[in-house]
Amino acid sequence: MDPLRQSPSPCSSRPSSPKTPPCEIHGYVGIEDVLDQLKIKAMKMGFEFNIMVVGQSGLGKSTMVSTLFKSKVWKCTPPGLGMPIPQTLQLKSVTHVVEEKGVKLKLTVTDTPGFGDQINNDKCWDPILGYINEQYERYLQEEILITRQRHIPDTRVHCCVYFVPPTGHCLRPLDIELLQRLCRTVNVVPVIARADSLTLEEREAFRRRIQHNLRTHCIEVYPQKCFDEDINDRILNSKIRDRIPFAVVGSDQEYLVNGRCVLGRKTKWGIIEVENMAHCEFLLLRDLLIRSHLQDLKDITHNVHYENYRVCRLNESHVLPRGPCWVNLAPTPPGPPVAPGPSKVCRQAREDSDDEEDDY
Ligand SMILES: Nc1nc2c(ncn2[C@@H]2O[C@H](COP(=O)(O)OP(=O)(O)O)[C@@H](O)[C@H]2O)c(=O)[nH]1
Ligand SMILES: [Mg+2]
Repeated sequence: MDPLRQSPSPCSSRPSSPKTPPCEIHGYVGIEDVLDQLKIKAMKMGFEFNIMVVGQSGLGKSTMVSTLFKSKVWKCTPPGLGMPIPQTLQLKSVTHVVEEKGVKLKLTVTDTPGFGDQINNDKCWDPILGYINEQYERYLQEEILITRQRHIPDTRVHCCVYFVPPTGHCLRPLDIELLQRLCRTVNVVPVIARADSLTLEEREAFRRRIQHNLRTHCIEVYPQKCFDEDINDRILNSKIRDRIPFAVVGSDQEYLVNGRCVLGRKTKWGIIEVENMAHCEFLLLRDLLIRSHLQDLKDITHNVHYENYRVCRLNESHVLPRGPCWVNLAPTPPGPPVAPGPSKVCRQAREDSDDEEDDY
């Protein structure tokens, strides 16, 4: 970024008009410094990221929340996470601000009580979908205010980690029902829970069967193929799609292995290390959520899922024909609006219009 760096100016080849002085721009203008400006702004603002864990009771959801917070990237224990994990009885969010190299991340993980534990599981997904839509509604109500906050607090769920029981067979009808609904509302990353109960061959066969089930039931989990923006996205995301659902193991206990302190599960025959790729794929999940796809998960949430919700709500309230300045939303409807599935059109339309709205 040397300001003195010279580059040939396209102006120099043009004939100069007699009135204007000949173009003197020969050198480097510094457009790439915009990236630095964005970085400084983003670092000041910090990032908000919200994850939700969903699945039947006993699959290790609450343990995974602890694992995420205690694993190497964060190494912190938010209040309440240090004690033994009780059974989750209601939706509960844990937030912690994590700082690494000056970058602040406000990470919220929402734990849900096991669903499908009853004899009659009719509508057992309502509280989960209700919570997700409630966060969209909150955001919408803030967004439509004439005098609105410069930065709207974002509690929308950016990613839902869905725990599949390690049966080794295939997805259960209940999993399919819920996944179909969830994928229309939120980004979903399925994982094989308690993967230490399966052999490596069983994990692989189970993964393939789940992938087949997802395809035959048209369940589009994250990263959705239709949102790959270029060949690089397609190459990276294809590799991820091939490994999803990740076979994960969770633990909030630390053990000493070869002089290193590791998060793991102690068994009679050894320690299963959570952050060891030879033992399980927790690292793939964490890298997808934080390292490689955090911003994309947020973008798809905003440009596709939230946009679908917003359009449905505005249509319901019959406000669209009155023009973009007129908003008069009815109070929250009792049920979630029936949003269409992910739509590339929506995402692009939103991207064209929201540049000045997004704070980061
Ligand atoms: N074998 C095994 N047990 C696990 C794993 N994760 C959690 N557990 C155990 O499963 C039990 C239920 O875990 P919990 O996190 O409360 O499950 P939740 O009901 O889904 O929140 C606890 O005894 C955990 O120690 C795992 O990956 N493998
Ligand atoms: Mg729990």
